[in-house]
Amino acid sequence: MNWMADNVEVRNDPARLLSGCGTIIVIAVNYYTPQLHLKFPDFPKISRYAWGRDYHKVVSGILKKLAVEVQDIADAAGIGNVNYQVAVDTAPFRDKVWAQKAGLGWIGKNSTLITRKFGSWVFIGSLLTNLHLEPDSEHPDHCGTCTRCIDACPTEALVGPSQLDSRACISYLTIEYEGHIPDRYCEKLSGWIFGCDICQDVCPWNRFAKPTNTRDFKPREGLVVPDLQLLSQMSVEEYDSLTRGTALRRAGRDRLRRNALAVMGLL
Ligand code: B12
Ligand code: SF4
Ligand code: SF4
Repeated sequence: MNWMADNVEVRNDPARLLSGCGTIIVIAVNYYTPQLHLKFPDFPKISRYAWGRDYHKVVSGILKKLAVEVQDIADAAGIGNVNYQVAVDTAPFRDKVWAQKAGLGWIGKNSTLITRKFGSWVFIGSLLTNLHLEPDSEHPDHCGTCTRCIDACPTEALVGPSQLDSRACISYLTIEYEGHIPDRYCEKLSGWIFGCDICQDVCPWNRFAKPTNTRDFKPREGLVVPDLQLLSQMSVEEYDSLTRGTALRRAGRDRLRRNALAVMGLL
């Protein structure tokens, strides 16, 4: 993820992303759907965040509509033109940090933003604006003495509370990592072909998850129970029809095929 080292100054200072930035309006969009991964060990699995339409597109759309509403309110208040910039993992910007500062939840020991209402099955989107609004208060941390996520991670990627060693994380290895997945991790993939939900599945706050009302997140066919054989040898056309419009495109055909082979123990 060399791109993380690019534009660090912008990532640390939203005023470099939107000149005159005075307020960041942050939203958390619930993507939970009631389907469950099959419980057999090592059964092929795709992370639930990638089952439906690509969240970058969905959340950007919601934020653009929000920007229109904000402008209407500003017009009614005689404030004038609102400058804005949308960020949904689409800009050098720290989504979780600002979501926490905006009072939406807290960054849990599993390193995800957890909300009291929906657990951690939320995407984060931000609208940077030149407005100067009164901020909501920050949310207290509710992890307490729990360490379930740290204990459950099969690759020991959570090296401390909220500290993730991405190099060991199955999500990184199956989505971002190029080349041969190191043997020591291949044997611990636990069936994950794209992403990994283990440290969220075990989180007690996710007992409060509620089905999303965003229809775009409804799972596409073939993604909740993936066909490992197909994935391991899919043609360009098969890849195209299986992944069109989803976040699976981030990995690309070669990596998805590699991951399927790794899960089958053939790498
Ligand atoms: C890189 C990245 C990854 C990497 C690293 C993950 C990580 N935990 O950082 C990998 C590929 C492993 C990954 C995996 C996943 N990701 Co990801 N990822 C990102 C991305 C692009 C950047 C995150 C980042 O900067 N990490 C680096 C660390 C150092 O920063 P940080 O944790 O955000 O913040 C720390 C420091 O900044 C510091 N800090 C605290 N306060 C402040 C204040 C200031 C001013 C500063 C400078 C610093 C600072 O402490 C913070 C906490 O440790 C974000 C989108 C974005 N642009 O933010 C999505 C994002 C974090 N990912 C997301 C998702 C959904 C996932 C997965 C759940 C997908 C999956 N199921 O496989 C997993 C979760 C793995 C896990 N346990 O964290 C969502 C998380 C939603 C949520 N509820 O939290 C995000 C927010 C995308 C989005 N817009 O919705 N991801
Ligand atoms: S996503 Fe999976 S591999 Fe990564 S920290 Fe969570 S449990 Fe560990
Ligand atoms: S599993 Fe426990 S420690 Fe981990 S994020 Fe959830 S509440 Fe916090």
